[in-house]
Amino acid sequence: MAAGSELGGGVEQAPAEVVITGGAGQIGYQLAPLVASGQTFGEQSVNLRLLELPQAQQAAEGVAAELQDSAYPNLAGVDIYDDPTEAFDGATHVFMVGARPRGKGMERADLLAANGGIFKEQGAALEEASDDVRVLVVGNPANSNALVVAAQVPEIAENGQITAMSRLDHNRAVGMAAAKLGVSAELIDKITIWGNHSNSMVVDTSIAEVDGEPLEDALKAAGVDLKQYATEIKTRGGLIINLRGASSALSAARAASDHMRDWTSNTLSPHSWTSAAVLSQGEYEGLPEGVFASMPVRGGVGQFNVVNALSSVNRADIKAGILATGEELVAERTALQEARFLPK
Ligand code: NAX
Repeated sequence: MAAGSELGGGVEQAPAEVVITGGAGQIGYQLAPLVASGQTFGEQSVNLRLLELPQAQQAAEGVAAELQDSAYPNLAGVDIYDDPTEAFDGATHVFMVGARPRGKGMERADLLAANGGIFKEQGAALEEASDDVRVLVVGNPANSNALVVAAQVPEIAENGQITAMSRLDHNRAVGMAAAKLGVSAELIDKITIWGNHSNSMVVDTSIAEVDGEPLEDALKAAGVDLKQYATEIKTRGGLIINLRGASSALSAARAASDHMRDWTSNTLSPHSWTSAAVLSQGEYEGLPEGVFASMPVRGGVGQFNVVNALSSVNRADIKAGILATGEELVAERTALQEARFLPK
C-alpha cells in the first residue's frame, strides 16, 4: 500500500508507526483492525508493523492482505518483520502481545523465564524506537514482562512510557456490573483493579458509582453477591476458554486499544478513571516502588496520571488484598533477578 499523500492542500501529519508483536496471533488478528479503523488513534493515519516469529510470517502476510482488503481510509501501509530491531526502528507505539504461552506442566517460574528472554531482546530493540514511543505490554505474565522491558530502557520506563495491561480486567468488571444492573456500561465509573494481572488482583468497587450513585448498593439491591462478582471477574478468562475453546481475544484486543487510546489522547472525562499497570513510585502502600502494578489512572496526552489517595484503600479487605498482590509482584521480580533477567 502506498504511503498517505497530501490532499486538500493541508500539511499532513506523519502516520503513527504502530507495531503489534504477535501480529498473526489471536489478539493480533483482532487488534490490527481496531488500530487500522481509527478506534485507537482516531483520524490519525497509521503504518502498521506486524512482528512475528519466522514460522508465522506467512500467517502475518495473510493478516496484512485482509487489512488491505478492508480498505481502511487511514491505513497508510502494513509491513511484516521477524526482527524486533527492524520492526521497532522509529516506532511511535508498540503493542507487545506476542509471548510464549504456558505449556503443559509449566510452572509460573518457567513461564517467567521463557518470556524473560523474549522481552529482554525486545526491550533492548526499543533503543531504535522514536524517543516518545509508548509501549503497552500485553503478553503474559504482563506485569513482569514489562519489568524486563523497562530494565533494558530505564530512561523510557522512568518517563512513564512503558505500561502493562490490566484493562481487560477493568473492562470485565465494568461490563459485568452493567449487565447485572441492566444499564449501559457508560454509566459505571470509578472501579479500580489493583496489582498483578493474576488471581491475586484486587477488584475494588468500594467507591465505584453507577450513574453517580454507589455501585455496591445498587448491586446488592439487585441481589448480587459482591464476593461472587469479584470471583467471576477473576475467573472470567477460564470461563471464556471453556466456552470458546480458546482464550479471550476480541475483548483483549478491545482492552489493548482502549488502554492505548486513553493513554495517548484526552478521551477520559477528567473526573473518571481507568486501570492500568504502571511503574509504581510507591504511591500506594503495598505496591512498592519499581514494580508494574495496576492502579487507578487518568488519561492524558501521552501520560497516565495515577489517581492519588483513594479512600477505598483504607477498607480492611482491600488493604489486605493490595498487600498480597504487591507481595506477588515482588516475588516475581525476585525470581527474574535470580534468573538474571533483571539486575539485583
Ligand atoms: P496466540 O498464541 O494466539 O498469539 C501469540 C502470537 O505471538 C503467535 O502468533 C506467535 O507466533 C507470536 N509470538 C510468540 N513469540 C513471539 C516473539 N518472540 N516475537 C514475535 N511474535 C511472537 O496468543 P494470544 O491469544 O494472541 O495471546 C497473546 C498473549 O496475550 C499471551 O501471552 C496471553 O497470555 C496474553 N494475554 C494477556 C492479557 C492481559 O490482560 N494482559 C489478556 C489476554 C491474553 O491472555
